[in-house]
Amino acid sequence: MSDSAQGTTDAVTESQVAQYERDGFIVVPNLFSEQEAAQWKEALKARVAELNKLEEPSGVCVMMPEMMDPYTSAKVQDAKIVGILEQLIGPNVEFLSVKAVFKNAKTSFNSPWHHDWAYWLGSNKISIWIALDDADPDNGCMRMAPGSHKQVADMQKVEDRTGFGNRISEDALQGQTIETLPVRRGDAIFFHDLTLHASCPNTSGRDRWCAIATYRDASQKDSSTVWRSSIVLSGESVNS
Ligand SMILES: O=C(O)CCC(=O)C(=O)O
Repeated sequence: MSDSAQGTTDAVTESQVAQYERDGFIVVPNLFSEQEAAQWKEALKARVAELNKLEEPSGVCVMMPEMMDPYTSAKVQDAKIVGILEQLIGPNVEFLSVKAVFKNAKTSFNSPWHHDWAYWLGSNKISIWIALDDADPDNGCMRMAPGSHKQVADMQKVEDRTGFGNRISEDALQGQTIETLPVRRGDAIFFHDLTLHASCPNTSGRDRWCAIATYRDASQKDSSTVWRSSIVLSGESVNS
């Protein structure tokens, strides 16, 4: 792994690429500096407020490309992200959308176990969960089930205030290894859309903001109807 002048990461090692293929996720420390993460949180929070979503009970605000503030737009297209995605999914990289997920004293529930593919179907995607606050088991850090992306886990539909309508039961995780992933602000978790994941509840009263940006391999035809716009970041897209 090499580090840029700002002390941030601009490539992953071959063993991290193999780990992504094996586990369906990797943690990349220092993708962005603490200062960049702090600045991103302020910009994202301001845009979430403009969109009247700060009081959203789910704590989730999805932004299509045209809805992003300029700082978020620059960050999701950052060359470091594109370079790592080229290593993980190949030379054709297309950005689809980003969401702010915010847990705090009011929005304290955990995100239930699920995979993201159930929400969009079509070709497989990759998302990056970027910590905009330090995250630990007390304020809602992520949990991942390594290797779960090798099959499509059945999901149940439920209606509740969390906005996470698709989930698997905790029983379905019996026997599955679970990793709990404390991270520092600026760290990132790259994960496959079939990887089962959840977050811990935020019992701390502290903020836990993240940005989750989603991309696809633009060389694969995608039958998903979720996205009407996208940004091709490298190579060419067969979808736009
Ligand atoms: O940040 C979180 O609490 C989990 C978010 C999540 O799992 C998702 O948006 O798919």
